Amino acid sequence: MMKDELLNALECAKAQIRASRSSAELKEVRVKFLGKKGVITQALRSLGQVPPDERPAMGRLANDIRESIESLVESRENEIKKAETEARLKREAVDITLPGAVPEVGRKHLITRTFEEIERVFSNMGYQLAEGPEIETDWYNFVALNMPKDHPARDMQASFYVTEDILLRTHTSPVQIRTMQRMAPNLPIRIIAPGRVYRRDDDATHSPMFHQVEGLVVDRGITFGDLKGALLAFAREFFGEETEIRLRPSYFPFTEPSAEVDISCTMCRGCGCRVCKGTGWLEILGSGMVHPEVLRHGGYDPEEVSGFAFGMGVERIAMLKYGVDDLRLFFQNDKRFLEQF
Ligand code: 2U9
Repeated sequence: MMKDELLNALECAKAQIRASRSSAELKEVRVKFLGKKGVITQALRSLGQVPPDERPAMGRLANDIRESIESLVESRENEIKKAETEARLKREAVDITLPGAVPEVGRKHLITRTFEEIERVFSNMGYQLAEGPEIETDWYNFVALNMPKDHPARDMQASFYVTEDILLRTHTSPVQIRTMQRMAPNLPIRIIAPGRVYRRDDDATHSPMFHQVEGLVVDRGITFGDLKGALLAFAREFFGEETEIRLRPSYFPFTEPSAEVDISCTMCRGCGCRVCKGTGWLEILGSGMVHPEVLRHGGYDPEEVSGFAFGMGVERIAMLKYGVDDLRLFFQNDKRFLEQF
């Protein structure tokens, strides 16, 4: 009998809806009863075979059952969605017991630290810090420093030229010229000039960009003894009290006389080792008495005043002090290297 079939279908639907555990399962149940070939749909279609006097009641019953199933599916759908949301929230919950993400703390580059240590030593000796442009004129970089037109350093192959007359400074010496011109005729001048410099070199021991600290002292009666005393004080403060220095005659166009300065080897205390190649000495800087022509370019009278100057490569100094064996490590930005200092 159709009525029994319909009521039976309702009971089956109720049980299967309750048993559904996912939207997909529930959809299958819905299709099974209410879909085109579903039990209820078929029943409504075959209403024609029901005796005419029973048809209206049977039609109503079938419709009521369809609506019941529809609303049961809908409420079960809501339950399933709620459960799925709760499960997802539980799965994705923040575990507040996990350790926090610790932000990485940066540090100063070894070159910056070395700059600051050099600056501290000279600043304690009364030197002022001076800075100037990295792009210079040929006059400040070469002419003022007594380097004539045919000097090899002025070869296009040796420096980075912007135009024929403008280049990247090859040393920080132009800063001292500019300072003298600004200060003249006042005395004394006692400055250090730290900064980047550029030369067309690129191999295991030369970088096209490197760092220098140069120093200049100008006053009445400055002697070679003052130069030696200042550099010995620097060497002992920077490398350690037991450090000795040695001066060897040298040549620079901007100083006369000129001297290379060595320190007693920091590794073997002068006994001779691999670092100092058995000599007991390490070259750390160049120096000399400022050439009269250079004083004149700075606006001072070499008959009245004298001065000494020195220059050091910061990479070289840092390598000696911290035992770095390859210049290129400074520029590769490898944290495994940088973190060691
Ligand atoms: C003025 C007058 C004199 C600066 C000096 C040196 C000697 C020197 C080198 C060291 C290693 C350059 O970085 S390096 O390759 N420098 O040997 N520098 S005297 O003399 C000056 C500077 C400015 C007005």
